[in-house]
Amino acid sequence: MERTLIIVKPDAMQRGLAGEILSRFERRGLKIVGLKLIHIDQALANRHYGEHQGKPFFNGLVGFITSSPVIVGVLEGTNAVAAVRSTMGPTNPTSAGPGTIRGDLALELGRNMVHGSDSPESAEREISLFFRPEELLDYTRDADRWIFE
Ligand code: DAT
Ligand code: MG
Repeated sequence: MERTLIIVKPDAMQRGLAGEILSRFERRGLKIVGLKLIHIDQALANRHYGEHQGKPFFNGLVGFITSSPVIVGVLEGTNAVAAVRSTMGPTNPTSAGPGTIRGDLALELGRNMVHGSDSPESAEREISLFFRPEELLDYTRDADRWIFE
């Protein structure tokens, strides 16, 4: 089992496609173990996108991700990092195939709808930026108390 961080970005929120995006991950078989609606501030955006600091698109990227509330979530499943990335499609939506979130719903590189961690190490780092451990469900521990498994 693996966990990964997703962000439903401002373009998806503004277009009313948050449910569509979460639904695609759920239908893939990934479990939502953490979820919140937040407005990312500049400091958090700088940390989250730290690897891109100094790149020409960095300021635009931070401006975009802080431009409206977003949904951040933690998804769990077998190879969750790779499963989320393949469900999203490649970074540039014009290269993303049909059937992927970016291929079906986006066209612009700077408006590509969704974030997903790019490795298990990034996932661990990013999850800890947005969630405290007690905010995440543990299905293995708690499934017998819930009406689903
Ligand atoms: P991804 O979101 O697929 O992990 P990334 O981590 O390389 O892609 O970049 C983060 C975001 O920055 C990406 O979703 C869109 C934006 N971005 C990346 N490369 C860009 C570029 N050359 N010009 C403008 N925006 C870019
Ligand atoms: Mg990335």
